[in-house]
Amino acid sequence: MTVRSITLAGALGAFILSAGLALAGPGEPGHSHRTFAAGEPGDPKKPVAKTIEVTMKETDDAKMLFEPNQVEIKRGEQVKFVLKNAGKTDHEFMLDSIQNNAKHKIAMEKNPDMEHDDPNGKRLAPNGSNEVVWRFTKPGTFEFACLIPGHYESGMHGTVVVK
Ligand SMILES: [Cu+2]
Repeated sequence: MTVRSITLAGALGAFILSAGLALAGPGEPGHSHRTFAAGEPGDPKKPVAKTIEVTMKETDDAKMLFEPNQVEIKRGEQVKFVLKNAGKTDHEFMLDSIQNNAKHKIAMEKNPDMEHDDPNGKRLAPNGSNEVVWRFTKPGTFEFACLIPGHYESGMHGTVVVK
């Protein structure tokens, strides 16, 4: 690599970085969806190792749940989550690190009507369904959570352990 092309690559990197920061608009502190802690968006054209049906619902004793709320994946596997909202209110599925979901939850308390349609997150109306295809490229414990205000506290979170 010549000195000139190194400089160009550096300038380009800085430009991409600042463009990324600029996209986190006002009123959305730290609310960029551009990086993914839990791996990377899957490729729907490639085969999946597992299909996991995840049901979102409210219970008679005022809890809100994901079923199942514990999932185990082998590192490198591509997984399809088939999401179903069996409840009477909107719910969402946000797949991220536990720390990112905690930060994102605070952002959503300020913007409760934020609608997610991201590679790692979907919002579903009652009776709605959707899919998230995800490749778990990193080992660790991740989380799927509903960040609509009050729902996490009512029980709407689950863990994904990637081994
Ligand atoms: Cu919810």
